[in-house]
Amino acid sequence: MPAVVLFGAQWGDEGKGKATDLLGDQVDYVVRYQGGNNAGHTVVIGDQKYALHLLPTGVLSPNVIPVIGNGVVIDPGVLLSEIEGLEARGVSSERLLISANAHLIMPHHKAIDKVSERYLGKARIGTTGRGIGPAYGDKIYRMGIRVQDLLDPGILQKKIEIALGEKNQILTKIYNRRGLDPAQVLEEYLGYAERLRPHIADTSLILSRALDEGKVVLLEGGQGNLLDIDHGTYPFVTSSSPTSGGACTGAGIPPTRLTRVIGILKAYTTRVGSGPFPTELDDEMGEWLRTTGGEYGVTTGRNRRCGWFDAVIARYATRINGVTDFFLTKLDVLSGLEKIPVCVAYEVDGVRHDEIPMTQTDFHHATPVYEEFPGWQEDISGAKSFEDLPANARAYVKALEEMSGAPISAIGVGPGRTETLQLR
Ligand code: 2SA
Ligand code: GDP
Ligand code: MG
Repeated sequence: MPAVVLFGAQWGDEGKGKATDLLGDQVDYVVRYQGGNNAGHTVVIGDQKYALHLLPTGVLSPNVIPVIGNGVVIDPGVLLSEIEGLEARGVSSERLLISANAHLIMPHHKAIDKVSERYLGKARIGTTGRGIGPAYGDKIYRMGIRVQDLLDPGILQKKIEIALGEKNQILTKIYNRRGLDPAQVLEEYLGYAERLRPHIADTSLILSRALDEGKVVLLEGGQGNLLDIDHGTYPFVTSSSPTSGGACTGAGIPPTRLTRVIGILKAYTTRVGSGPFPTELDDEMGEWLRTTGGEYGVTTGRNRRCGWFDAVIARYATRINGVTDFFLTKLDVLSGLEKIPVCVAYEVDGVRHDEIPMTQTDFHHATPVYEEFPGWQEDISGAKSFEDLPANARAYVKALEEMSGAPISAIGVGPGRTETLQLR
């Protein structure tokens, strides 16, 4: 039976947390497959609002087993505080499984992330400063420290000493910062080891057996398609693979198990951090979208850059990820507009591009070709079915569906669990 991927189809913050939570009672496992505590997923249940960073959204559904897959980078201190924070609100993480193969974010990763961004100045990526890039860098460089190393103090000590042998040179000689004491780091991480031990498991094997038994596994992405290390707007990307392909490697599940790939698509576009964004509105309209949509970083509190819906990137998401259906979120935010422009293609130096240009240089220079749709004035947050929407809102959704290349199966009309219209 099925493994289902749910991923962000734009630059992240499309409302994946809410969408995953919605599917909660239909699934047995929810797996985070990439990223780390750079992610911020908001779930609103009744009058309670939860902001999850490392824990899979499934932790909020008592019958779901939440899993942190091998593709994730884990800051163990942050994970434990997130677990404690939820426990204080009556949400248990006892069922949580953590892949023994996931990599750890170490203190030097966080130090290097922050200082290297400062060093880059105007060329900075605009990272969340959580050590994500340096941790993945070390993974690829084969210098990473994994969750399973927490279970072997001798190995952990050796690995910390080797890593700091190099990283302290970088911190002190290149960045003029203080180095880190290996003994202190070891002590700190051995403390985490004791508390995480009961959760550490061979999660790929557990998920494989669960799928054999007909259980439903939901693979929950962080960030989004255009922040993918391979398919995103490199170098203005995160250091992992939020795409559906990344779901397979990051959870240890073969592609042949996937039966559905749900793309989460916001009815307009946002991005946090640097990099190209053709439909960005650097004016009061952008500010209006930000305030009306509450577009502020869940992890860093940064203002999100806002702009109109971009059908070119939605089509791109369909192609790269094999989207079977989209959840369209935050349609309610657009209520009250006279006209709603949608980017249908780009123009680069007088040439029309119906797809994302091959080079970043061209993408940086791309200007949107807009088609305008008539807006609607009604508050749609109380709508219960597609038919309840004003005719112009329905036409807007239908146009987005056609341009994006996959059916829209649900529409978000508010942040709450119940504020969703199911279409199929
Ligand atoms: P990093 O820290 O190395 O992953 O940063 C690299 C780029 O990836 C972007 N990124 C994100 N974009 C949107 N949302 C994210 N999560 C938070 C949220 C963001 C926040 O839910 O609001 O609070 O600022 C996220 N995480 C990483 C990042 O902005 C860089 O462009
Ligand atoms: P994620 O990173 O994709 O999980 O998304 P975030 O949680 O970072 O940002 C999405 C924001 O939109 C959150 O504040 C959600 O509560 C909110 N949200 C999700 N769906 C809807 C919707 O349909 N309408 C409105 N108004 N807000 C929504
Ligand atoms: Mg987010």
